[in-house]
Amino acid sequence: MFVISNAGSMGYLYAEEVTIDIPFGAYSPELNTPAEVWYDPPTVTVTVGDTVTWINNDNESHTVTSGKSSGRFGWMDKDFGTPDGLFDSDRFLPNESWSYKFEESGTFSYFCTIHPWMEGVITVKESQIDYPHDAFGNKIESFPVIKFTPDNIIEADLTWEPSIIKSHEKVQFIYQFYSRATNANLAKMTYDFVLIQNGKEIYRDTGLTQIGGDYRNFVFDNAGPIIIRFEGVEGTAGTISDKSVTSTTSKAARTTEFSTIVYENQEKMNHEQMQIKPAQRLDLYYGLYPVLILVPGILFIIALFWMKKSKNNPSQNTESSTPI
Ligand SMILES: [Cu+2]
Repeated sequence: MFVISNAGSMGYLYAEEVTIDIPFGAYSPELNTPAEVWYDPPTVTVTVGDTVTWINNDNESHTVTSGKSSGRFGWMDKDFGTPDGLFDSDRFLPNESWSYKFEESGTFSYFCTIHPWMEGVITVKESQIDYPHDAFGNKIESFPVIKFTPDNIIEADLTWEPSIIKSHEKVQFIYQFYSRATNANLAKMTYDFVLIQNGKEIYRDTGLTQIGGDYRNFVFDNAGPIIIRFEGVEGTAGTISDKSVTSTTSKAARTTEFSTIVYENQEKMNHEQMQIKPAQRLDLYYGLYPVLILVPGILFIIALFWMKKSKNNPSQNTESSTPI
């Protein structure tokens, strides 16, 4: 798990109340009572800062005690469970409830010391920051994020949508390159689009900017900090005022990077494969543009002429359709 250093001072933005029912019949290890589980639901995932409340809907007292249960029939061998001391409700009566706030991430098993077969598990995940930020937790005030190449020649603007990235969920990276000197949008330029996660390169693609920018769709398998890097951004002749720089600069001088964090998706554990590159290229669209405009236009003009012609000579129609 990764930790964002300043997350603690911000409080817990997603704190929620979660309820677990102790159903009628939980006192029996046989499951031949109306209870099908002893804590319902038996496994629960919450976020750091969430409060979990157990409600005793049984007609006997119970406890919620962290540690290891005896297992369903362990009590027959005189195993009554092993508390680990992290939390303990002590005995609470029917219709009473007990709450506990989870302040740390981890997986916590618990059981009832009176009925040691009763067991449940709480998984506590790291809390999330609810605004866009870089991998160091610095807030991103507005998109696009703007960076310059070390040689100061090119400005790279990057936006990602959604602004808080989760695993197994599509994110779109949208970017534009500009000449710093002329502010011109830089089209038809090569660059490498690289994604690095948890220090490992997970994606690389050589791109060619379309009308000064492009986009990539991506779905992350895992949570963790990421770097979005543009390597070797080259200017085409004419678009950058100082052409000599282009030929002499090293790749590093034309590399710039951005960072953020991918969070664990609480709802999805996997995803379908998806297309990373844009499905339809803009230059293809512009190439088809004349065809898309011209063909219907010409057809329309032909139709107009034909209509006009048939209007001016109404006799022609009657002539052809009426036998003499
Ligand atoms: Cu109990």
